[in-house]
Amino acid sequence: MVDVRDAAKALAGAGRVVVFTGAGISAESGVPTFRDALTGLWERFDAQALATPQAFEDDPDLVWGWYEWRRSLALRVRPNPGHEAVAAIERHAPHTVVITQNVDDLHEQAGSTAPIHLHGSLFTPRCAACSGPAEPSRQPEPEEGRRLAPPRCGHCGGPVRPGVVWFGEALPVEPLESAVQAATECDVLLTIGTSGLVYPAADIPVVAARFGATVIQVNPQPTPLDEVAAINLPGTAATVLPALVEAAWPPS
Ligand code: BJW
Ligand code: ZN
Repeated sequence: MVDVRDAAKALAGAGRVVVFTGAGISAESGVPTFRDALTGLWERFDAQALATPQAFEDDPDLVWGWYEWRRSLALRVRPNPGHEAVAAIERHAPHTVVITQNVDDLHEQAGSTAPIHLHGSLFTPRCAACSGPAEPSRQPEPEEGRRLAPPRCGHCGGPVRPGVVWFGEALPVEPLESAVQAATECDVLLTIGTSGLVYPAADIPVVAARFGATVIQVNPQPTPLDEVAAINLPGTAATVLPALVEAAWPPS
């Protein structure tokens, strides 16, 4: 088992904590990460190629079908002990800000109060033409996925698109500003399950370190953030995080 003692001490002594998460925290809930090979209908694609405005323009049925399949999967899965440990950190350290790159709602389901979503959500579709909001479907999708024509906007008739941030698109201004602000103000930043390859999100731990925070990383694999992290905890979110919380705030 990974030695969490130094990390626990830093966490328990921190006034302000930022928890920064990526796809790896949802992996043990059964949500594939961006680096995992796709399966079923999506097998011959890679996620990075589907997550672009160009892919939606070229083949809207393929891209909408993929996002509807992922929305349906996100509704079926449950938060894991990693998400629960993050919510526990918020309870123990009230000035905690959770920043996620994930588009699922597993932090909310685990009890995190107001996670900042840097890359949007699977549950907030909008019109690709007029940006008007659209109603998210509750319909389950077949296990193997399917091509699906995007619905039409009730206002202008344009195609509805997922409410996520694709490559080449700007991140939402207010969430990004709040995230950067929190990074500049925190004492400890915990980065969990992110490859640290996608910008500007990947700069959040770097900013925190530059402003004097202790960066703690939880990831079973090496990442570019190894250099920024003062403490590396090599392991999975669902195993390391509960141990970290228990060591930081031992049950009385
Ligand atoms: C576990 C685990 C377990 C496994 N426990 N861990 C600077 C330099 C170079 C390029 C750029 C730059 N700035 C911008 C760019 C371009 C681009 C970019 O970053 N490209 C790089 C690939 C090089 N960035 C953008 O285009 C961004 N936009 C932008 O910059 O706009 C500028 C602009 C300004 C003004 C006007 C217009 C434009 C937008 C980026 C949007 C990213 N969107 C996605 C898709 C979201 C929707 C969807 O989900 O489909 O977000 S891409 C994808 O990557 C997704 C993720 O949130 C994001 C990060 O991935 P993450 O979470 O790190 O996951 P993985 O899969 O990469 O890694 C998983 C990790 O978990 C691994 O490390 C595993 O080891 C680990 N793990 N099991 C713990 N059990
Ligand atoms: Zn519209």
